[in-house]
This record gives sequence, C-alpha cells and structure tokens, in this order.
Amino acid sequence: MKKIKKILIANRGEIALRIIRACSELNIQSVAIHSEVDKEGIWVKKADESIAIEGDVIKAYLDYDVIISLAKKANCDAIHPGYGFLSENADFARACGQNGIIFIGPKPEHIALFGDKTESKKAMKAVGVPVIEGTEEAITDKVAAAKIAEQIGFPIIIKAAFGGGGRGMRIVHKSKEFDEMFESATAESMKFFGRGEVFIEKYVTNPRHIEIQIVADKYGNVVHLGDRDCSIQRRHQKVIEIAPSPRLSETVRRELYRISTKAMFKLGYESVGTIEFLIDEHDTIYFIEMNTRVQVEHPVTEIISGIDIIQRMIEIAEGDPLKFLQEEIKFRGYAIEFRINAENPEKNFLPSVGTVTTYLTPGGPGVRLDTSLYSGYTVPGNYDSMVGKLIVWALDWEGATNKARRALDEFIIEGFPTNMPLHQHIVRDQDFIDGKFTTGYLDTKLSIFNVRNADTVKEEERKKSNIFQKFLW
Ligand code: MV4
Repeated sequence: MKKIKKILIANRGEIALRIIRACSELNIQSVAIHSEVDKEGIWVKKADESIAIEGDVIKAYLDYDVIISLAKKANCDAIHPGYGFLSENADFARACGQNGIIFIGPKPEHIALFGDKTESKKAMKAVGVPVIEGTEEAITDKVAAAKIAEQIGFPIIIKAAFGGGGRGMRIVHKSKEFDEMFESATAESMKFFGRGEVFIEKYVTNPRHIEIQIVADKYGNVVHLGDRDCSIQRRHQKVIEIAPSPRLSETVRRELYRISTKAMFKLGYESVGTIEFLIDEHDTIYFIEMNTRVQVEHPVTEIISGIDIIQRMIEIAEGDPLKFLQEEIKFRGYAIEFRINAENPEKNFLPSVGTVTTYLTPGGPGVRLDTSLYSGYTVPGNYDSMVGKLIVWALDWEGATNKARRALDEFIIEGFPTNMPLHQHIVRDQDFIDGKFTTGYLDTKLSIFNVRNADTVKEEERKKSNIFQKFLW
C-alpha cells in the first residue's frame, strides 16, 4: 500500500510545475500553494488542487507552520520543497516529520550539517574528500582572522559560515584590504543569513566549478548521475549549466565520482544531493559545498542519464529501494541548460516585469523547455527573475552548441526584456564552443559581448523578427 498518494508542493514557478508533472506520471495527487500575485501561475492551473495563501507574497512560501497545517488539512501525505525557499531548512524538514508529513528530501541532520559550511568541510574531510586549506572553525575576531590570513597567504577568500551562493563572500588579494573586506563579509552574512560568522580559505584562482549529482535510497544504495559544469556564472548566479563537462579529464571525472559516492555512503546520506567542487588549472580537486536539495539544473543530468530525478526523490521518500545499480546507468551525449531570466541586459541585467505578448517556443529533436511562461502570463516582480530553462541535447558537444544556437534563435518572448541576447552571444563565442571556460569566463566576456549595447540588441531583435516572419509565413 503506497504511503504517498498526495503531495503538497511548497514552491512556485517552473519547479512547481516540474514536480506536478512528476506526480501526475506516478498517479500521485498534487496540491499547489500560491500567493496572491501568483494566482494565475501555470502550476496553480495544472495541480489537482490549489490553495491561496493570503498576506505577504514572500512569506507565503516560507511560513512552514501555515504550509504544514494546509498540507494536513488537504490530507497530503508528503511535501516536496523544490529548490530555494524551505528546501534546505532543517527545522522545516523536522517539523514535517513531527506532524506526520513526509518531507521529500534528505534527513534533517544532513540538511543542518551541510548548511554549516565549516562543519561540512570537517565531515567531508573525515570521509576522504579533499578540502581547501583554511580555518576549520568559523571566526568573528578580525585581528585573529587577519593573522590566519597572513599564515595562509594571499589571495584568500572570506565566506559566510552559514551562507552560500556567494553572499558574504569576499576575495582578498592583499593584507591592507583585509579589515574592510572582513567587516563587509561579516555584515553581509548577518544581513542575508542572520549570522555573521565567517571562515577563511586559500583562494583557488580561475577554477572550473564542477558538481556531482547523487541519488541515495534508505538502504545504503548510493549512485552518482554524472557531473555538471556550472562555471558560467554571473555574480554567483549560474547562467549556463552543462552535463557532462566538455573538458574534464576522465581521471578527474572518475576520482570525483569515487570520492562523492564513497562520502555519501559513509555519511548515510538519503535522497538527492549535489556535491560542488572546484578544479584548478593543475586538475587539483577541492570540495566547496554540498546542496541538500534538487537543483535548478537537474534537467541536464536527467537528459544524459534518462533518469527522472524528481520521481526518484518521491520513490526514495516512499521507502522504495533504487531501481538501478551504478553499472546500469549509462550516460549519452551532452546537454546544455540556458537559464531564461526576466532581466534587462541593457540595464545591467536589472530584473524586468511584464506580460508575455508574442511567445514562440523552440522545438524539434533534443529541445526541452521547463518554464512557467505562457502567452498572456504576467511575470510578477516579487520573486527570482528566472522564468524558465531552455535545455538542448545532442550526441556530441559540437552538435549541442549548434542545437543551442538554433533553439535560442527560434525562441521568441516579447512583452519584457530577457537575457536571451546574452545566451545568443555565448553560443557563438569560440571559447565557449571550444569548451574553454572557467568561473571567470563571463567576467571577461560581458564587455566584449557588449550585450548591453542597444544597437546589438536591436540587431538581434531584427534578426529574430526575420526568423519570426520566416517561421510564421
Ligand atoms: C571558492 C572559489 C575559489 N577559492 N573558494 C563558493 C560559493 C560558490 N557559489 C562559489 N564559490 C567559490 N568558492 C575558494 N577557496 C571560487 C568560488 C566560485 C566563485 C567565486 C567568485 C566568483 C564566482 C565564482 C563562481 C564559482 C565558484
């Protein structure tokens, strides 16, 4: 007898729709929640049931006492948190369990462990994962911290001990900058995470950002679903994600798989998770952090492995053992994900709002679109600017970059500015096509792309309108 027959999705937008689709295929009922400004959201329309949460439009997705009580009232057996919002809140995961609601995700103790970046490093080091030289404990004393920075040797990086995603992070190149950077990192960490503790590491210059997808059941079966290259970021927001990394050596790849699966097995990890690494120019591997949630970029892994990660999360929460052994998982081809953001490249990527007027989606072989957009939809300005993900797949890297160019040029969204012009520049850039990129890629390319130049964008629009004309007639 199945334990999970009805799931409340404690999220919004494209990931809420993604979870609803997974539920539908598993014949599980879905319940959507939405704030007042989200009542026209596609996920509200597609769920079997939907519940409006009045009041503050951000708290609607964060007040877990309300969300748990709504789940109980709607006779839900489980809650799926998606990513962001409550997805890495250990107290929420614990509260679900205490209320007889299954939390679809890792154990609360692992969510808590990996939310503490210094404890994470200690735990991963203890199970054989290489970590970056730095302070083992969080620090709050500036004078002591400065001494440690001198011992480590510049450049160093200051990071929030209870943060992530770049907030509260400062790179310090020389001693005289340290005090100011320490104070600003501490202040930013306090502002965004409510905790000011920071820690220090040796700064790894110009690395690639490679992550490993993990799936583990409740019986000690741990598999990896390959690697993703997430080096192409702007201000710590991933812009493009790729699976597998086009320029990772097989030796490094095998080692990443080995240490990741071994570490998760030794820690008794359950559900899905992503282990983030830095790889420097000498192919040295460094663990940076672990995400105890499904990630935005999970589709690129789904496409090359053929495995539905959201459905496996639900089956693991149900108590089912994994259906496959590591050796049965085969990876095929390359997938590239382009995050489509409602933001204006001409205004330094300032978030934009508006109503979708002309909406022409790409298709054809190897094209997937996970989005909350539809013709006539009005993007609210209250949330993250990502409104969708265009994912393409081809058997080889060259094919994938060509398909990306074709699909992006086919994709027409009018009614508000998006970052599509940036993507159209990147897929035509020789360094991208050659797979030559590290975390510094966009810093060097943004000015060359001149993507903020109105003429460039106008030229792109003209070209697109031709495609539009061709496409329609
Ligand atoms: C680093 C690093 C270099 N050296 N740590 C941590 C949070 C994650 N989102 C990015 N992180 C990094 N940690 C050490 N010791 C480089 C990154 C990093 C990065 C840093 C600055 C600007 C963009 C970046 C993109 C990816 C990774």
